Amino acid sequence: MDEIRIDNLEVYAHHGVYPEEQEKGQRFYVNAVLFLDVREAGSKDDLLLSVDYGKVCHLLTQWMKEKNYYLLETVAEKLAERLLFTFAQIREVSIEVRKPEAPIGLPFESVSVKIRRGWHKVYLSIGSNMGDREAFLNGAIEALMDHGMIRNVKGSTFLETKPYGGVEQDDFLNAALALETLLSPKELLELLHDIERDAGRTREVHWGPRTLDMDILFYDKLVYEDEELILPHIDLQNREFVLKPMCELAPFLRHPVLGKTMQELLNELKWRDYQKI
Ligand code: PH2
Ligand code: MG
Ligand code: MG
Repeated sequence: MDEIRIDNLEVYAHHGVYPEEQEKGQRFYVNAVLFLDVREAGSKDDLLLSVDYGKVCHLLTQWMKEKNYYLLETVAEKLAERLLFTFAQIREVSIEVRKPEAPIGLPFESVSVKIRRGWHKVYLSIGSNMGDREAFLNGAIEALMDHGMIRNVKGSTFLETKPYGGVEQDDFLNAALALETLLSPKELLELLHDIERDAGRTREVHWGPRTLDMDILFYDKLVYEDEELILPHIDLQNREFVLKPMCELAPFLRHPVLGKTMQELLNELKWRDYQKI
């Protein structure tokens, strides 16, 4: 990806753990790398298609001065978040915050924290088979849209589906969602559990009836596994109620482990079901 770089922007600000850093302040230097595609801006000579680095520098300065944090880590996180939110064209940022005059009573050149953050593309499956199913799905979508670390939420149509798995229960209403987030997979999982809890979800029967179920299907092309989370979702290739709405949103999305697109997985599932009859 292309880069716009800002080197050693000097800002006088009041961050630090020591009291004199909070009171007196000191010089900070910010290195920022903005990752975005500048091809179209460059070929059309149009600033509106890129990011104005002057504006970025002024905002970085203003944001650094308006708050007092203890940690360089926090300063870097906040700057990264705000840049990613303010400038829609930026996909990723690298932020380095440096303090050459930290009062530690020893000779040194400078201390710094450097982080890289960006938008992650996520697909979710949501479902409900109790109460006002449509209201539960709409409530879930609204909660995601209102969240400060999520943008561009798009949903498939709602699909009426027969219960999958052994448990005898009412029919489901299911959908797939696409969104972009700054949350890590674990933070996102916690948020989904919170939204499920707010919808009155209780975990009584495994795979049993629920007011709201929200599962992460894909997090970028991440392949990951631990006790509480498996990515991509371990069973999505066997679930028509997942693949059908996914085909509305992203038919060409390729599963990073199975090596097949959503459309190919759906065709295979239908063929397997057909052979069973
Ligand atoms: N969820 C399950 C088990 N079975 N069946 C359908 N049709 N839709 C679901 O969302 C669903 C299911 C466990 O999460
Ligand atoms: Mg589920
Ligand atoms: Mg679940």
